[in-house]
Amino acid sequence: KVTLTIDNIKVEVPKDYTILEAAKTVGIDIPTLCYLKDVNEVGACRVCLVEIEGARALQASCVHPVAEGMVVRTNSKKVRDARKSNVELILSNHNRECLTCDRNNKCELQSLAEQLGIREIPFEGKKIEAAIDDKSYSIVRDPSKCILCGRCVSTCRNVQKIGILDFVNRGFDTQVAPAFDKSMADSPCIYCGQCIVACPVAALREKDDIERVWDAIDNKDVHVVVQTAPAVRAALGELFGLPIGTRVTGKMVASLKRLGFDKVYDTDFAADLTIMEEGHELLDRIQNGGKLPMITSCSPGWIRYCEFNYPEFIENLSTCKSPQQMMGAIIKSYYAKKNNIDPQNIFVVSIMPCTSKKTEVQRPEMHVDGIKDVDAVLTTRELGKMIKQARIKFLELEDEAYDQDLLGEYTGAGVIFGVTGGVMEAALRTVAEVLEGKSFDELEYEAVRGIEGIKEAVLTLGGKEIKIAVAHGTANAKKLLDMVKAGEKEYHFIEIMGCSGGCVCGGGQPHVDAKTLMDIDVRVERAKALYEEDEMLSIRKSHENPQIKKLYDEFLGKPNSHKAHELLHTYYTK
Ligand code: HC1
Ligand code: SF4
Repeated sequence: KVTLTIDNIKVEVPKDYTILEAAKTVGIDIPTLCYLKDVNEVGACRVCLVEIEGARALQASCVHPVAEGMVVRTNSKKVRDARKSNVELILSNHNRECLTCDRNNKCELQSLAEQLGIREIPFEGKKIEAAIDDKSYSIVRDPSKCILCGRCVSTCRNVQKIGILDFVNRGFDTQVAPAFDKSMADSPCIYCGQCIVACPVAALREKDDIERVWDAIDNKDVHVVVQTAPAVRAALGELFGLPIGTRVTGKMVASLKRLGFDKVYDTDFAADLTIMEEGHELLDRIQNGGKLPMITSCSPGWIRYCEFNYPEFIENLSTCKSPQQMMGAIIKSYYAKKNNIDPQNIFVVSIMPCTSKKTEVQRPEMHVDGIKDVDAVLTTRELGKMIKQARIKFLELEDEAYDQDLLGEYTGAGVIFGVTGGVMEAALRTVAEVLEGKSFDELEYEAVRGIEGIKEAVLTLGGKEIKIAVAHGTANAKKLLDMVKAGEKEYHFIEIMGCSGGCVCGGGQPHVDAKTLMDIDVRVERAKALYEEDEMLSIRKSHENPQIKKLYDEFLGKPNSHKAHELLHTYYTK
């Protein structure tokens, strides 16, 4: 431990602390911009400057270590003036069209300008004129908004271990872009959107599909069905000021009904269906010598990662489409038939915590008989915007229930899909009962819960050892797959999610500012919301979902039947 003085307050902290961290322990708030805890600690933006007694220059507190007896001032005139001119410099060549900006009121640079009392920019810098890159279905990159903080670069390179984005060109022409300034659509980007979540401004954002959805709702000839992914309920409330981890299932459903969707369903129903298909696929592979380990296929970011980086594992992927796609395929077949609606006139909208889902729906194999499974994908953030555009008072809404007919019931197993380990746990709840031929009361598989990067377990089921592993975030996926490839590890079943924490921290979820991230682990808080809903539900195993049973009885036959393959399974490309 060392003792130092910050703004006349004695502070005792471990000796590996930075000044920024030390100040925080006594409630002293030093502003930051490029800093992102454990991800981007580079001291580049010079906003977190402090004055250290005896030092000649001001120092960046996010990287400067504490020392015994150090005396620090965080708010002297010298410090305030320096911070202000550094931010003025950033603003001088920033595209300052705040009123029409995607991040208006949610921008870390804008807040900083306000906090530092910046009222005018004393010098006008040259504006960045590079074109907006909006070629992909998922992500838009706007260089005129980029402040070169490097948060996206570090996230993609170090957290995801992908490295699509980097600084290109030199001097004033420096930009953050994929190599050779290519479009993200022409790079091996997996569209996980973790760079969007890391961006403090609006240099990176999702491709906006809101108008297409409004048009569908307004078109009286179109029957518009909406489905909500498991993880959306764990974060949507944040956009309306609720604490991180507040579960808002009922208010979300109420708002969707007010927006004018004809039917409001939960993707969790299709998550249950996925468990039926994927669980039986696993049993079949184990019993009949199929390709093992089988690896989950519901996270489209992970699928792209596998296709680009580990094509040798493509045959290991489950052939199941993701729940989002299964839901669309069932709505446009079974639901259409039962309701006597021409599937051509059905428009399926998904609300997803994910930006990669926008590209998944465009994959050429994600249709049946030329009809797309899903027509539009909105992120959690986009749904929040629609609710605001419609001037719905979200916080005052009474909880409402999903539509109950045909595809309306879901189990706790479906809900936990949205958190790392959840797909595995849901699968085990079903597979264990099939292999053991009896029902279990013990449903919680603690070994696959939590935020450890790679989780493993060995279970004995039906007299057979089943080895499983779970990885979240592509950096952990890489680590796990390299071990499997080297023959160091052997498994029957692996769950991989493209984002750290699973879908609850997908690239389409609400932004959380860097300051809040110093205090809480968003992955943990949002996961709690889903485990809470799982515990509340009376049915917690996918195979006990009565409407799933009915769907098989009336329409699909058995899991992995010919019909199920036609609608619910797919293939991948190398
Ligand atoms: Fe997910 Fe999934 S859980 S991929 O993480 O399998 O996006 O939430 O919808 O499809 O169900 C995302 C979440 C989501 C699918 C399901
Ligand atoms: Fe990297 Fe993911 Fe952003 Fe693509 S979407 S640049 S893979 S962080």
